[in-house]
Amino acid sequence: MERLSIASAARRGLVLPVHAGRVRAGIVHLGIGAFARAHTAVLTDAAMSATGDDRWGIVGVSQRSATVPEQLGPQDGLFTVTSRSAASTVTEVVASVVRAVAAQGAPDEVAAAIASPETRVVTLTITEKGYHLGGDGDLDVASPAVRADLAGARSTAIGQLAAGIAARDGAPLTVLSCDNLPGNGRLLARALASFADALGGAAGSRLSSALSRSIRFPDTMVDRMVPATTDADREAVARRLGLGDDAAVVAEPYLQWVIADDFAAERPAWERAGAQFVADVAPWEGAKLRILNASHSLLAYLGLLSGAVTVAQAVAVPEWRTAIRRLVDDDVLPSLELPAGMHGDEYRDAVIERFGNPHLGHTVAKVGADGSQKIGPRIGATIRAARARGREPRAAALAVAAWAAYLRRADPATVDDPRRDEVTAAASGAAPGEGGLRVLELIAPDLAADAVVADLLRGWSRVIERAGVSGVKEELRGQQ
Ligand code: CS2
Repeated sequence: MERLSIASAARRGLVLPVHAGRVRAGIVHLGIGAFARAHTAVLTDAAMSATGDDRWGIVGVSQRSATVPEQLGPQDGLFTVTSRSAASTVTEVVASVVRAVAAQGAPDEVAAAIASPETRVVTLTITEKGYHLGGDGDLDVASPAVRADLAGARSTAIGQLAAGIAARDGAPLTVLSCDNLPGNGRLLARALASFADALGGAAGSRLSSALSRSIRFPDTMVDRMVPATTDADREAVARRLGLGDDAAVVAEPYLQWVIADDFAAERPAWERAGAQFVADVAPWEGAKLRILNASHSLLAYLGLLSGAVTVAQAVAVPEWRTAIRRLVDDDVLPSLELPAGMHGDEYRDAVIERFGNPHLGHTVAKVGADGSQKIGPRIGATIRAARARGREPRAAALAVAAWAAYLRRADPATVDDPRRDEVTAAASGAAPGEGGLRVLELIAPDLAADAVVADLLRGWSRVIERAGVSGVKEELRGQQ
């Protein structure tokens, strides 16, 4: 079938954004996967449409494979985003990507794009593991990938940014982390500062001074559920458009972006596309991570244990909704500072409703991937805050125990996690009732040393080992 492109769209009378084919590059995006295409690229496209300012095209960099550049190349960078819910299915063409590059084959091109004077903003969606942080939240300079980058490989986003910033010669730049990490901008700034320190010498001091003089790292909170695109999704889009789109993405209709208003230079008018600029993102990201993402992870592991394939199937189980309510109401809300005007119970119910979207096809396997990177930021902070108040975070402990039980049962080859060998060995080698504790020791030893937390984990691990998911359901029914 003929592919989507500027010429084929024109022949078919498809409506494209007015700037299609004439945007100039102003942004470099590291990690041009499905999430970036359904979020950052959409809002940038809408901002250019609203203002007519077409200097904000995106140079997309894919980190691990050349698939996305190969998909977008023959399509003039065009792709579709299909928003799906029970109420509607809407497909729109996005024209904000100028070109896409595979980092692994072209490190010089990536550094040159970041260094270009036209680039005023770099955005990142590289997932939690892309930051290569150690247990203390700082860059793990001993990890093989970071060591290779310190020797010049530029294989990680951190190494790519360091090379690009060093070549900018002091021109101001804003770097926006759009990943689900608390204080994502500050974490990234610290990781790069540590990279500069580890680099040492004249190059290290040049990078350090560029970082402190001319680069800003605002925190951001991003929100849109984006499943992996399937062949069936691509076929449905092709039927609707009459053109093939290999780079098609599917998402829920909901879309939110909250950004700290702290830019080094010009930026797109993202507020014209619905983004919110605030002085402090912390309450927004706290609510998002500790309510939405934490519930998502809890539900994913309960779903994986009970044979669900999608998040919507898992959230249809009444006891799993009880687990989410207990987590949010008992463990999270008492210690969470919400953004002004947000009500915790309304936010919780809206999240549960979004999880139930029957047409999204978001899989529990995808949400459950990378547990070693996600459980700490999502659940660890809640356990810590609850313990500081002398409370017993029961439902938060269930999330950890369910993760361990899943790891214990799964074929290790199917576990998708950068620390797969360690976490699967810890969970499956544990004595009876100890699985939850052993995996928590790996990611948050301070929490695992707390006797109350250890008891809660042992309690849940024993219930799961003795009575499986029906035992967990029975416990939760008692807590409704
Ligand atoms: C999910 C997130 O896969 C996951 O871990 O919890 O990707 C979630 O869908 C997004 O953060 C929603 O904004």
